Amino acid sequence: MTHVPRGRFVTVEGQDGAGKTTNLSVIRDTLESSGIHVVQTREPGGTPWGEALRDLVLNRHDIDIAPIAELLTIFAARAQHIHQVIEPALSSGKWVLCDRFTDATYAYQGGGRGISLDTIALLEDTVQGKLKPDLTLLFDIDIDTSNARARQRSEADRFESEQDSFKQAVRTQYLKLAKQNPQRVKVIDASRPLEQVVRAVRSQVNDFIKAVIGE
Ligand code: Z5A
Repeated sequence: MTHVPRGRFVTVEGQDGAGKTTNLSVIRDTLESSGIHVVQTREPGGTPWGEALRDLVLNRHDIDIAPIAELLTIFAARAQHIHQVIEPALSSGKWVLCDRFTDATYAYQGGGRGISLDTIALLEDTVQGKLKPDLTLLFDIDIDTSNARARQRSEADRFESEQDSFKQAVRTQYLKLAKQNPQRVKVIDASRPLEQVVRAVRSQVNDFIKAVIGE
């Protein structure tokens, strides 16, 4: 039987309105034009069951959801996502491009909600084992610009409705993660005009592809 090299796991992160969705197609096109098969997915969600949990986490403004319940729901969706989508794709040699993953949990549930990072790390180990992203693009933007961009869209979810202090804590935690993991997490200054952001994204993804091919 021929050995299929394991695929790579690429994630995108950042505050709401930072431009992740806009740039996902840029990342995907850059990978595909190098002949890479990409499975694009998102968190929370990525499976029918996970999408049902996503709806509960993002849209139930009528319930005072306990932070720990929110955290466990996100990890429940993630466990199913890994089992049903991420691991099978990586094992069959495809690359996975995921709109948010566990860095978002550290940023939103850790930084934003104030849950202990040790608790998150324990769940991360339990649910993911050794699985971690190979490359993360962090779209960083100041809160005023992110709010202005987010206002261009439809109804706010439970996180977009939070105070600026919550959003600032999310940003701070994301930047801490980037500092702690400089090899994996590449910060993109997303406050710049879109053409410049797109150029920076293409350059980071192409560098990563070259590094993988050269391995
Ligand atoms: N969440 C969590 O709490 N814990 C977890 O573990 C996980 C997630 C995994 C859903 O995320 C929520 O789940 C998220 C955290 C929580 N909540 N929030 N907030 P999501 O990714 O689905 O939702 P989002 O963050 O709100 O993403 P979004 O709405 O798709 O925003 P975006 O992708 O970052 O931005 P965009 O849609 O690409 O751009 C916004 C607007 O700005 C749009 O009109 C663009 O045309 C414009 N734009 C983009 N880039 C530029 C530039 N460079 N210049 C000018 N205008 C621009």
